Amino acid sequence: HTGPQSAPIPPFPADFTWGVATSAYQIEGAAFEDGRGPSIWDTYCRTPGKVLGGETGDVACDHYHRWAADLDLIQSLNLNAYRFSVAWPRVVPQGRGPVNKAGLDFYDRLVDGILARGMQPHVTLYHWDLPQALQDQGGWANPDVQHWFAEYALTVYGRLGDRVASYATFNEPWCTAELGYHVGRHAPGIQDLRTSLLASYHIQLAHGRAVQALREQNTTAELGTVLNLYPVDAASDDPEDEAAARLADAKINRWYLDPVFRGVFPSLAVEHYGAAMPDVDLAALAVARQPLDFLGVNYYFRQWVSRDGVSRAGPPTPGTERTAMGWEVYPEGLYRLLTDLHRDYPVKKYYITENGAAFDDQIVGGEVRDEARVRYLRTHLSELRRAMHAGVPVAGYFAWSLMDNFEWAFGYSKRFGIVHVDYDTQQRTLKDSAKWYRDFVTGRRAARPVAR
Ligand code: GBH
Repeated sequence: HTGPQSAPIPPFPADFTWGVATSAYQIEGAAFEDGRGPSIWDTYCRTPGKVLGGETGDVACDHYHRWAADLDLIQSLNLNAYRFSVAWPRVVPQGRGPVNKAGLDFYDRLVDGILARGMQPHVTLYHWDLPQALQDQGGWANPDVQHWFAEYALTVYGRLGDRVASYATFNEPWCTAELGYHVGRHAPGIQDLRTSLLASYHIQLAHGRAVQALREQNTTAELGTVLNLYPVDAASDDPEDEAAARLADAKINRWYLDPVFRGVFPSLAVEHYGAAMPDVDLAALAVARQPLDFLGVNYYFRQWVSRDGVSRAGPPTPGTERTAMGWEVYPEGLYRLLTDLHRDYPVKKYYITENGAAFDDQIVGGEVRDEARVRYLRTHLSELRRAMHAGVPVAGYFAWSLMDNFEWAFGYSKRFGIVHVDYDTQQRTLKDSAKWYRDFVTGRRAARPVAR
């Protein structure tokens, strides 16, 4: 740990990527406009009891209509990058077959708008909104999905091309497989372990096939994927808790890292699943291992594991700060995660593609005094810089999120934005954290040292 005596850590590099992130279903709205087909989230939100308050992404932040002003807002924060996702059902309404020109037009305008403002677009191809028509054919549990996805990736690339500097195939495949197909807290709401393992397998194949297909286009854009990763801690030094922590690490982190970087599933988890493992061709998993230009890391909290299960809240230690989601605020986890990751899976380039927190923000006299979020950003950026100083090649950071938005099963009740959204008027208001981030990024460009 960097003590008071150690040499100061230099500021972030001048060419560092500074951005904010969003995803299509969480912000766009316009769910039934311009030929967009239904997605599994449209269906899930309409299933009683699934989303808090029965809320939907039908309108969300109305970004589909307000995109230009939203890009102005990002530019006003002095950022040089914007990470967003493309909605598959907007581009290919039935998931495969006819392409919807109006859908591609939207992303075409968006990419040009980002470039025109001196920023770089970072595109995620899949952030959870599968076309419902594909779910009707089994979704990620259908082996054909690998080809449907590769085809869709080519369609997006065919229009946006190398104007997009950076493409990620998937956002957090663990969430799709585990939350969507095992615990059922995300769309499509299936609760079956075997189906979930099958879905995770097909996502790996789809990732590999899409990267292959894009490479065949001789793209100059960088290609990668985005994973939700966690430091995993045993709740005690009891060997049973420690064994449970190793298993949880294999099921949550390495189940997604090993296929992409080694072409295999971690044997500890495969053995644990035993009879629940679907009948899959593990040799075919080799296609998931494609040379990648970057790994996107989404970091939110650590996992505390005991023999009784996994928790994101941690032991009730006095003084531990928690977010409105109940998550432990643990900035050091970002340092630990990155240094451990780079030791085990040395990648040439990482982005922090998401990091942020929900708090109970209040607008008072037109101001949002979210000092907890300011503290969150400041401490996490400090730990990030420390990991870079220790040798981890991180090229950029994207705060989650640009603005308050549809937080999945929690509806609009949880606010992750650095910009406040009034959902009655769609008015955007910079929170103190947005101003802090802007000033930090601007100051960094003037090469001021990072405060710790
Ligand atoms: C990210 O997921 C997502 O990429 C992003 O879309 C999301 O808005 C952001 O985090 C903030 O959550 O308690 O079982 O209902 C991070 C992983 C996914 C963790 C959803 C919490 C709630 C699952 N998260 N999850 S549950």
